[in-house]
Amino acid sequence: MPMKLSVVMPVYNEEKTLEEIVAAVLATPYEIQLVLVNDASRDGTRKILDRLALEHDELEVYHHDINMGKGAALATGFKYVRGDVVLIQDADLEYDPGDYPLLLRPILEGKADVVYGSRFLGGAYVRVHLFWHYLGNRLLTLVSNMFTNLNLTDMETCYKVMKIEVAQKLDIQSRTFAVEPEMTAKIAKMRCRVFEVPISYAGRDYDEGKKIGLKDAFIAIWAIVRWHFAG
Ligand SMILES: Nc1nc2c(ncn2[C@@H]2O[C@H](COP(=O)(O)OP(=O)(O)O)[C@@H](O)[C@H]2O)c(=O)[nH]1
Ligand SMILES: [Mg+2]
Repeated sequence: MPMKLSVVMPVYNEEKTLEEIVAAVLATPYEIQLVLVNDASRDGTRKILDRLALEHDELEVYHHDINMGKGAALATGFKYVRGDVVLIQDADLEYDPGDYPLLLRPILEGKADVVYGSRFLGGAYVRVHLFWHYLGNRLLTLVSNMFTNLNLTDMETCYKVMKIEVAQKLDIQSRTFAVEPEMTAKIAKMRCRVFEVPISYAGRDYDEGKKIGLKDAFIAIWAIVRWHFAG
């Protein structure tokens, strides 16, 4: 039986990139369920999403009434996934859906339960990182690894791919970007077979719409500790 892929896309004020990223996801060679969660965007996102949902049967669109953060958007999206494999896709164009075959391979070959796409393993291309952003990423990954005893190179990556059974057990609680360490801690506790693959990355600068900042780093550290000790 062919694999069905559920893509969960959290969307907050992404009117500039939304159509292009949706088209890129739908162009991948898989049977797709694309679950889009609009996190109460204040730009034209809602209108674009409602139109796209009419144009493409693969799309399911859900709207939050108030803005709650990426974690909350993922929690909503995860309620509706029905595929064999679940993949998280941000709505900007930093990550390339052309990497799906690479990301899915360890799962399709039966070796992995979870695959992380790493921006630090030498993908086909990677935009030079902002130095402090890079350092923050490495530091958060290091601290997360100390608690999970996994040796990831990119804990914060958007590209997290997992079998449906793993997705259904995750029970995401974090509303903010703390969702990345939360998922990682839970995946480690489930003793999943975790793989990494190199991916391409065309990072945005802050004036291009990047939103994550220093505050999120502190929230992430707290989340690493909290989800390590959570029962
Ligand atoms: N920043 C932010 N992103 C959100 C929120 N809700 C959903 N998202 C989506 O989460 C994804 C990651 O956000 P982004 O700002 O690109 O994070 P970054 O690339 O790590 O700086 C994007 O698809 C956003 O549209 C929110 O409240 N704030
Ligand atoms: Mg982004």
